[in-house]
Amino acid sequence: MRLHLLLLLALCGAGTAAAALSYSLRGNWSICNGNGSLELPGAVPGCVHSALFQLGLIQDSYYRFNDLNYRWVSLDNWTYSKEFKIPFEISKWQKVNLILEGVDTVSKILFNEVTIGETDNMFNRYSFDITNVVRDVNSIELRFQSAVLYAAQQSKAHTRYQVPPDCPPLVQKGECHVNFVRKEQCSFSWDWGPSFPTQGIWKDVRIEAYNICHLNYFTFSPLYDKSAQEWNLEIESAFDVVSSKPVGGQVIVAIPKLQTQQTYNIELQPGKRIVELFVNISKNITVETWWPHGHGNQTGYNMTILFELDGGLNIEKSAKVYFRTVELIEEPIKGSPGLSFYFKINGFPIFLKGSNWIPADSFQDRVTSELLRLLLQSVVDANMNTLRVWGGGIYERDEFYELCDELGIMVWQDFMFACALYPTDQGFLDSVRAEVAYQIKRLKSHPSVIIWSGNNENEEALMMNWYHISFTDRPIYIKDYVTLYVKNIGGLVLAGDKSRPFITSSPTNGAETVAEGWVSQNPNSNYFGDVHFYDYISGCWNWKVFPKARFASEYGYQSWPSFSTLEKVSSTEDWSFNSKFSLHRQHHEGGNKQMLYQAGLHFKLAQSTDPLRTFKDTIYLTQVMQAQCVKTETEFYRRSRSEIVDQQGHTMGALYWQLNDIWQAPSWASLADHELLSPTNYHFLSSLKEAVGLCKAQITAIISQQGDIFVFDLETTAVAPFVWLDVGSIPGRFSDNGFLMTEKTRTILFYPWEPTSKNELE
Ligand code: BMA
Repeated sequence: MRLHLLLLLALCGAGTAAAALSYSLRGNWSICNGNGSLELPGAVPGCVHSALFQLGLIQDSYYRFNDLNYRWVSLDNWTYSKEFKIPFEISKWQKVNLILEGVDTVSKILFNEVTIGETDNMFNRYSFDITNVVRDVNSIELRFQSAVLYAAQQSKAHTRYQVPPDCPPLVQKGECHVNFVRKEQCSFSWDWGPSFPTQGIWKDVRIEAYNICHLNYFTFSPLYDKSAQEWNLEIESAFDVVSSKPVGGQVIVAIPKLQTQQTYNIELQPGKRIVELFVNISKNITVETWWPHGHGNQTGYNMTILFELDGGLNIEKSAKVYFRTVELIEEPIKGSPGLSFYFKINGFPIFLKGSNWIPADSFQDRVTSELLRLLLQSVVDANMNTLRVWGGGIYERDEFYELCDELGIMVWQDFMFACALYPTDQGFLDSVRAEVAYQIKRLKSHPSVIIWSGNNENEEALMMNWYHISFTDRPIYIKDYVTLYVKNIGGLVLAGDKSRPFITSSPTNGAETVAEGWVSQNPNSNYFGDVHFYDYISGCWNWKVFPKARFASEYGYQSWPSFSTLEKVSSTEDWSFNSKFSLHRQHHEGGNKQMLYQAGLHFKLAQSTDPLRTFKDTIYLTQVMQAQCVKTETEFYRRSRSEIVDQQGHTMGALYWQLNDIWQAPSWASLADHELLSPTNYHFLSSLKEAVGLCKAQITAIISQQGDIFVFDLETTAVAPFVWLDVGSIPGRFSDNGFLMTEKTRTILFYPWEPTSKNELE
């Protein structure tokens, strides 16, 4: 019990009782299905699927066809409950709140059998006043409604007009109406992901008790004053003052390394109060700015804020402050119509090179800190400097952004809306407004976040008429679009965050979109803003097919994950390219055929007499094809930085689709179950299927260990294109892979991500 008791804030001076206590409700809860036939223990944070798996009631959800077999889990209405004793005298506290950092998603909450509130948004943080219902011994219940059933109900209740799409394409085997629920949009399925609409308490939950006043949150923005040429820091703190009298005192803000210490007098009236402080950093002090990876250091400064309030109440907070400016430059370009679209960090134009980030697992409780660190470290190891947190997933956890700050990864942050139109009735808007205001406060202090973007592809969906809306009805949807992304989300960003730009969508035409009334005739124009580009028909070795755009924020090609990855979630009968399993895992219409077609343009397709060999070789060829295609396209965008050809060019960003995978299936990802694909540069004078004189290469590897690293000394009998090293299921990173071996010997290093022995590798 004592471990759960966290003394948050101590009342200094007279040695009296603490001014705030927090009691964590993490750990074991009881989970029960709708008709009471299943009752099991479950961890919080966590979800029903994980609890069922841990008890052995279901297999690995990613195994074979289990996404379909376990559909019943998401269609049931589960209840999470817990009984607990509070290990301090609760009656001594003026105010007691139940804090839920993340509820997935639709629930009614009962505390000691009294309904205290409801939730409908997995991206919001909830706080409920339980002062009048809390006792020493308590019960709590979260009665969930299936998000799938809720979404269907909401869509049915929206009778005035349809809000498309109703359902995902059949090939995705997903659930319908995800646009009616504020939940991870890809959890109802995507063209690379399964349908697992989870239910549960996915983040921290706790009870907070306090007297006098309580600091609910604090956030800050470093802002550069160009005319005065100095840095300032805007700090916002929000209090709940429960004392009947005003609470006065001092605030001391200190950043020792910048020789900055400032003191302010404050007086907080009873009720909810916001304190805004403005800290000036003297011009005479050199402030080292934060730079993206490859452009400089990621210097940060420790800051403490001490609130010394009446009655000896001291509240102290600390944080790391990073200083950087970001501007989105949209200006005329000589020799090209339209406007530029690029970022200046600390006044310097920077080419954004990187990828798109999706949720790392359908079940967030399986995403460990180690996995996040390894994936993000791989980003910088591959010389990327940017990730786009894509709008069909989740706002990532704090740790993700802290790592990006530390590693110098710029984050293009979408709001969580993707590939759909959305309703704008008041209930929906209220929920979105709370979500957006909360996320802005949570993330705005991170220098890594360099832009907010309203949604993924919804301007394009509307204006390219993906959902066949009649011309006469279009104004209704445009009005909804402007209401949601401009008036509400845009308005909240404008009011809450002055330290980075906001665009309404991706792709968008930026200033041109604004000029056209927030929706452009062609949001994917090469002359404005960013583009998303996919072409599976043209040969990808021909760079002429790629758009010479200002900024390519999505482009890519599918491939299959390695056999060692698939092996774990399949059985022998699945191991062919046309098996039921291979078709089932492919969520992109025609995807398997497109990959073979693209590979067949330059390679002889696999045709061994051994079907398993053919399957393995086919997988390998799809990866080689993908690497070649993404390489050619990326190099094209990099080259286009410094040229205008046929009035097009000045490309300043290339973010390929997609960095990571959510499960073991064909996708556009380059990093799948912990493998990094990083091709080196060379030029083929013909397709490899037409090359003459290539001999079959015999390659041997001698493995030795040097500390934690393994050395692979390779020797080949002939020139070998696309040499692929695979160590089965051992997670780690090769210093190079998928390379062309023209020399007789070559040394490659393997960095394991877990303690590994030489025997396991051999
Ligand atoms: C874009 C993305 C994703 C999708 C990808 C590949 O549309 O925004 O929605 O997964 O292309 O099709």
